[in-house]
Amino acid sequence: MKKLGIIFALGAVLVASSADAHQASYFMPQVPNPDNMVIDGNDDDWGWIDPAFAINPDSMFEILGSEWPPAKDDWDCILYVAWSSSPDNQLYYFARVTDDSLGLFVENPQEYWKDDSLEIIVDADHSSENFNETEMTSGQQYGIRVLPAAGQKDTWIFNVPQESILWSTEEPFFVYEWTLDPPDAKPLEQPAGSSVTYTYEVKQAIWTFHDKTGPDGSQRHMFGPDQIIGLTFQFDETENPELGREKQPGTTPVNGAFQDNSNGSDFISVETEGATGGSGGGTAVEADSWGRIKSYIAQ
Ligand SMILES: [Ca+2]
Ligand SMILES: [Ca+2]
Ligand SMILES: [Ca+2]
Ligand SMILES: [Ca+2]
Repeated sequence: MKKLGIIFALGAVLVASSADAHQASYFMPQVPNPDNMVIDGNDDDWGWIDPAFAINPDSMFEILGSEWPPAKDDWDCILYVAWSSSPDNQLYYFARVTDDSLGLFVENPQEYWKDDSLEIIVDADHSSENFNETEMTSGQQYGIRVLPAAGQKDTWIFNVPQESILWSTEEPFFVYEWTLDPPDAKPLEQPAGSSVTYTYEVKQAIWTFHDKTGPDGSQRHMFGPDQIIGLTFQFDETENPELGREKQPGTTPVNGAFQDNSNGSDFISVETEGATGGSGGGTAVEADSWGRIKSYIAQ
């Protein structure tokens, strides 16, 4: 009955009227035990998640006008999203994409969105302002991909020239691993009729205020149950450099989430009974000022 309830709730929220501030809503469960999660690009540590929380093309949107949902052998995905309580206090996600054409052509990380990639747009406090105008201090557009060019990072924050802003794409604040199968797959060299599978797995801290120079002036979001987080996932699907990006499947039916999450989706945090906050390991919250976090909670 519990599973049915979740499915019903998902369906009910997904058809919510466009008069709502945001374009779509999803639920994300609490990670039962963060200590058991291994960020390695494999999903064998996600067996706990109720399949009703899985996001796939049937519960996603495509905003560039391509036929949707696509043929399974053209593009398919499954996406899991979850959160953990303090002291671990992080956003977790895993995605597996099956694609008949690995499209990786740009080398400049600022342009990763032109290729097969995943964009993660975070508005932790659901404030919905234009965060291009605040230079990503009030919301952040992250981009990740597999197989970066030699010497390039696989994680980025778009639309801000100062690379100091990339501090939150690095450990311990952002842990990311990808896989590619077959591991020697290369763009434009794929045998006809074959497909590649690539995965993204991340745990990351999220920030209600993201200073451009580092964590000291930033304010970390503290996860808890029943929160509404502005959070949009947008995959980019490219097959060849001439046509460029052909699909942008994601959790919002409209364009513009890249600069304002009122054009994006909300994720509502659902508590998992008996969950632990993990040992924390002194990593992810180490650089935070606990005084600042406590004052934030007290607000
Ligand atoms: Ca894993
Ligand atoms: Ca494809
Ligand atoms: Ca915000
Ligand atoms: Ca592709």
